[in-house]
Formats: sequence, C-alpha cells, structure tokens
Amino acid sequence: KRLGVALRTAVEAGELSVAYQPIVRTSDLTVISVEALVRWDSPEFGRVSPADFIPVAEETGLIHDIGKFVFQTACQDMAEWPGLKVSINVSPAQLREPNFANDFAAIARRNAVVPNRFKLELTEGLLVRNPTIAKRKLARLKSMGFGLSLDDFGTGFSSIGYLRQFPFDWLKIDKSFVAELGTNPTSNALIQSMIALGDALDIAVVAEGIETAEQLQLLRLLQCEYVQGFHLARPMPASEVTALLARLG
Ligand code: G
Ligand code: G
Ligand code: NA
Ligand code: MN
Repeated sequence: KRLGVALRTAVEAGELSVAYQPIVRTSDLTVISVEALVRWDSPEFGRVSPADFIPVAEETGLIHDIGKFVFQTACQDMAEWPGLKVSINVSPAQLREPNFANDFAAIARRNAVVPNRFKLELTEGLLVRNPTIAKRKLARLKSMGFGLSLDDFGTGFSSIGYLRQFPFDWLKIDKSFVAELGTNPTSNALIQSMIALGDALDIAVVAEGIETAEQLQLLRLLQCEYVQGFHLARPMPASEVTALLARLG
C-alpha cells in the first residue's frame, strides 16, 4: 500500500526513467532494436524492480500515466538513433483502456516518430481472456503502423492455431526455455519447435535471457535469428545506447 502511495507521485517527481536493452541479430551481433524497460528510483524505497511496482501500477490505474511516460521518453531518445526500432512493454490493463491506441499514435505524431519504429510487446494472457476484442484492438494498432510482438512465448496457454489468428510480427521465446538449454534434450526440442513455428507463420523469433556464451552458441546452431540477454548487453541508459551505436558504426 505504501508503495502505491509513493508511486502516485513518482511520475511528476521525475523518479522514473527508462533503460534500454539491445536485441541483436544472432549471426553478426548487429543491434537491430532495443527494449524499453522502466526504472524507479524512489527516495523512500531505493531502486524498486518493475516486477514489484508494475502490478501495483496496474491495480491503481497508474499504469496509464507510466505507460505514456515510457512511450514519450522513448520517442525523445529515439531521435538520436535513426532507424533503430524500440520495443515497448504494454500491460493488458493498458490495452483495455479505450484511448490507448489514439494516445500512443498522438504521442508518436507529436514527436515525429513513425509508428513502424515500435514493437508493442504483449503477453498471451491478454489474448486468452477476450480473443475477439484483442483481435480487433491488435488489428487497429497494426493498421496504424505499430509492430506487434508476443512476449514470454511458451509460458501461457495459446495454441499454435490461436497464434495464427493474431497479427504478430515478432515472438519472444521466454527466458525460462533458454535457461534450460543444454541441460536436457526437451528444452532444445521445444526451442527448435518455436523457431520452426515462427518460420512457418513468417514471424521473426527472438530468444530472451541469454546469459552465457554456450546458450548463444546453441541458439546459433538452432538458427534462432535474434537474441537478447545479459550475455550480450544489460539494460542501459539512453546515452549508452547512443555511444554503443556510434562505436558499432
Ligand atoms: O526490467 P525488468 O526485467 O526488471 O522488468 C520486469 C518486468 O516488468 C517485466 O515483465 C517487464 O515486461 C515489465 N516492464 C518493464 N518495463 C515496463 C514498462 O514500461 N511497461 C510495462 N507495462 N511493463 C514493464
Ligand atoms: O517480461 P519481460 O520479458 O518483458 O521481461 C524483461 C526482463 O528480463 C527485464 O526486466 C530484463 O531486465 C530481464 N532480462 C533481460 N535479459 C536477461 C537475462 O539475460 N537474464 C535474466 N534473468 N533476465 C533478463
Ligand atoms: Na518484454
Ligand atoms: Mn519477455
């Protein structure tokens, strides 16, 4: 409860910031996009993990202002990164808000950023609860130009046939599968089947949570096109992304 009270003033007090984690092409480690991840440095609680405060933000409705803050911040930061795509996490509660698509489109327009530079990261839970409404909302976002990415793939309930009905451009293999890579034959087979599924449906596949060189090597062998994780790069401030891109040329 105290967290909720402190969070209420966090946006206006400038306690929130956005970190970015690179997503790279497995073959040559080119940075193709970054994922925006909100950070909260509270004078009262210190650094609070989004895993702890996002659920509070969802319950209290603060997620809408936080979501707009993250999106606005990303729009400003992207001006320094020509052509780079940015993934934005979107909670089910945000998508349920009737003005969500219009608000995001307006912020992008105001900052002169085209919607196709974004990938909105959504989770399966959202699709399962009300597939008909979800389908309509995703179609609308897609028609506005936003890219769509299915996050934490494999942890929910959606079947293959189900995934087919939604207009995703990207799917992200959940880090729990990557963590098991090489430890048992089943996890390799599961990742292999998710990669094959992406290929069949013409959806780009990203594996998340790569923490070791061995995991990266195995994903290369499995021909997973894109990877993300601490082994490649940690979430970093915008200025470090700018420096990284300059260094890579
Ligand atoms: O950054 P970290 O890995 O600690 O994130 C923990 C969780 O918080 C993840 O599930 C991530 O998707 C979520 N998260 C991080 N940033 C945002 C954000 O800007 N909006 C929403 N809705 N969720 C976020
Ligand atoms: O739910 P979502 O997939 O959006 O969560 C993203 C979270 O995963 C972020 O909080 C990010 O900090 C975290 N993350 C990114 N790379 C790694 C990694 O290699 N290992 C682990 N354990 N977490 C990671
Ligand atoms: Na995500
Ligand atoms: Mn994820």
